Amino acid sequence: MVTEKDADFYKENGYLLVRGVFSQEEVEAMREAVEKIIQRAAQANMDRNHAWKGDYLPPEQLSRLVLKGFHDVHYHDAAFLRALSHPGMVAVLNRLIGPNVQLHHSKMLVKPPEKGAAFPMHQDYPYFPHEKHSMLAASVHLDDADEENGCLRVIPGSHKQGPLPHTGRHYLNHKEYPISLGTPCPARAGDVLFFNYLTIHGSDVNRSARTRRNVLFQYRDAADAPTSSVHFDWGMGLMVSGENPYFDKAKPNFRIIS
Ligand SMILES: O=C(O)CCC(=O)C(=O)O
Repeated sequence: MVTEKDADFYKENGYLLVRGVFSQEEVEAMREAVEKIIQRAAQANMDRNHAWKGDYLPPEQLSRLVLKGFHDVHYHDAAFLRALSHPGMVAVLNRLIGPNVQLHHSKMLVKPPEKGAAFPMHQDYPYFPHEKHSMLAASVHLDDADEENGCLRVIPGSHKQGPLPHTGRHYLNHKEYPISLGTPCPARAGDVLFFNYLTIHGSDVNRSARTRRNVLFQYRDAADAPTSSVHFDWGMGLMVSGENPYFDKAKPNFRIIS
């Protein structure tokens, strides 16, 4: 499905949109799972607004924006475990990362109609820096996404600049890197946008009458070790493909929280 030419495009531009990785049935199963997570979170009184704070939008605009986001979705519904190790997904990961691929974490990002939150432009690197920069996001589209409902945007080739200074809130100076600087990546439900954790990306407000739901899986080469003990997530290091050559190097630190 993914050719050497696609892999070269990713190397050069730091991102790759792969069409139709998931079927309509698989997308529907993930949509239902997202809905059930939202319902369970509301019942458990854990339905928080995850919209990014900051100064990248006027305060009156920012205060009305909403993002429903939850981490570790593969621990909430088996539809996501199936998705993160889906043969179509693994085939792309093997081309872009190599034979030995680990999951770093998973999350869902739901932008509700008319008030779905924006993501200021940023690299993911500051959240979980690694030695070899193999880390990439695979953002699975559960809805058709376009500029109106806040599709992902990337700055092609920006990964080549290496790590850039982020503000205290972990995004780039929005005057230098406004969201409008990003190239929009419209996609259909079932498509997956892969982008390296050094690729500058973000997305605009969902101003449409349609929801924009994405599930994002973050993967790395199993031989790419973290350089800092940050963002250790439940289930980190799950082998998605191949074998783990360095099982003694980095382990998540599990603890019981209640
Ligand atoms: O899904 C989006 O619109 C942006 C997600 C993103 O930038 C992130 O999770 O780092």
